[in-house]
Amino acid sequence: MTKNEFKLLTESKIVILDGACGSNLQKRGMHSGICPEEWMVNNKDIVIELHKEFLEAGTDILYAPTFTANRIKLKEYGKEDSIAYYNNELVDISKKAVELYRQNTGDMRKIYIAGDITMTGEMVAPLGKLSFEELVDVYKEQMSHLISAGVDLFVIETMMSLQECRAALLAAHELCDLPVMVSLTYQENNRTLYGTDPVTAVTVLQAMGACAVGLNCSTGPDKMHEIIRQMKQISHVPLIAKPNAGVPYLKDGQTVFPMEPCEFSQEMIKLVDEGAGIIGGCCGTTPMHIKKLAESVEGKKAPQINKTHYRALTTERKTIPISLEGRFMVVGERINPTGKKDLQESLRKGDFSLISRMATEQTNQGADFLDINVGMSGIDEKETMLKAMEEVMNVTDLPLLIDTSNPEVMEAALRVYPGRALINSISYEKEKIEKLLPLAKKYGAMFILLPLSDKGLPGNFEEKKQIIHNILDKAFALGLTKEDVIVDGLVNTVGANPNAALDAIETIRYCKNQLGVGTIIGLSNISFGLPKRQFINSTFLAFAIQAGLTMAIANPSQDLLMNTALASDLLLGKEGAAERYIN
Ligand code: HCS
Repeated sequence: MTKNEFKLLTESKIVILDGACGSNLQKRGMHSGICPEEWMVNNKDIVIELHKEFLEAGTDILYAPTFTANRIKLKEYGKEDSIAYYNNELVDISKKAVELYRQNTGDMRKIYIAGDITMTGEMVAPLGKLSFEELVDVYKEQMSHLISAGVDLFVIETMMSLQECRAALLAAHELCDLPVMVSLTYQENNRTLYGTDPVTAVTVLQAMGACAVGLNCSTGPDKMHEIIRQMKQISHVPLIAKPNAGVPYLKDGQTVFPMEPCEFSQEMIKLVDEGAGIIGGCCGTTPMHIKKLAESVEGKKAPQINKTHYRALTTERKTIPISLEGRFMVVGERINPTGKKDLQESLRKGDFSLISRMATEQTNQGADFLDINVGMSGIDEKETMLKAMEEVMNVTDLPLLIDTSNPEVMEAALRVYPGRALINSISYEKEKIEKLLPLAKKYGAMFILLPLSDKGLPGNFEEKKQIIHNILDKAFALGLTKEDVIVDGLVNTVGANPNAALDAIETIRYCKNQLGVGTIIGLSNISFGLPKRQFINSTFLAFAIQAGLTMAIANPSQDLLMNTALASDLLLGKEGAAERYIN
């Protein structure tokens, strides 16, 4: 199945998934304590029969029962060396069920088989011992067997960790071009066990190229409304809802799922009305639940998909939206060794305490994002960048800008960053365009567009505009959108060029009003070489905010700047600005 076929399918109808695998097989004889893959291979007829029942009920995408057939899970039963065998056999079971269903019914509608992937049970670093790359490899191993076995797409489901979703999604994308759906499990507080909220999960995963995102297992459909509503607001991909048949309870030592097929399907219709377009059932749901579900949405149109993309940066657990009309934002600039002897010295010694302190201080001073730059001589930049990120993420929950001109360092950083980062920066220089733009796409990052080229700085506004358009054209060709871009206004020093401020302001206006992209400036350049710099900086900042500037990279310890920003938002009547100014 191609990604385009997947898109057409989800646009053409409400897509019906299957119901529970595990809980139904348990009712049909699979007991706990045994390796489920082994049981299924030894009881193929039972699994085929269950799959046929789902197909009869109306399933369009059948999940192959490969849920826990990864090396780490199989190892619990000493079966890790049979990973190829199990994945092949289990996909064959699903294929056989489709074949028999077609033979019995003559129904030749399209049915797709998804290779089913889930968590390994081992926590990934820094929480656990498994490194991110080891986890990617575990997923790649299982996925490559599933590809050879002939699955049409992948589903990564019952995920509690966003970072593990990222690892699995990257693994799939590095192996093949098949569509990938990602589905997380939420607790009753609307967060995953690892603390990720629905908006953050969707923001990160759709930017990385997941074809559909959503939730499964968790609770019953009646408890999923808020999550689907939140996801719908910001998603530009279809949403999956595959709940349990209610919240289970124990009765006489048996797990009971309370929701009957009728009630289940009635609740599911509400989720469809709220935006879920790919629906099925998880634990406790039977073929009858799926039959009722398929009947109840028959003829219903697929929910509309948002055309605009969501502009936001995230950590693993928090999203900071960026709005062109919204409040002005500050990127803390201090984690940068240029001109800072003390930071240079400590980094050379491998001491990250100063970086941690800078991160904490800037967070407390009101920065919205933090820039991390460790470019200097005498260190291994990649190693230092990764360590610095880890230390910073330990002390702050602000999203990060990865600030390096080295594409290898950029990739290493984006790979492990567990959310949606901002690349600082991509100019119209051959290497940057060829290496960094594809990284923005692959890792779902936003990027700062720096309007300079191999020929150097643009001579005037027209040249600057041309470079901006050249970079945007390349970005759009890769599938990035205007919501992924923040243009650097490229501020010169007014001491050398009297038009420096006006030129930057013209760029900001043009980007916001004509192109609909965000803008950033490195504020302090404007006053370079002049006395009483803070007055020039703050006055320029007020002008720039009035022209529509989205954010500035600055030192948040400077009260004058931070207060000018707050006052500017207040005077421009921005939403919530009065409260922010007073507080
Ligand atoms: N597809 C799996 C998910 C369990 S949470 C199953 O057993 O239905």
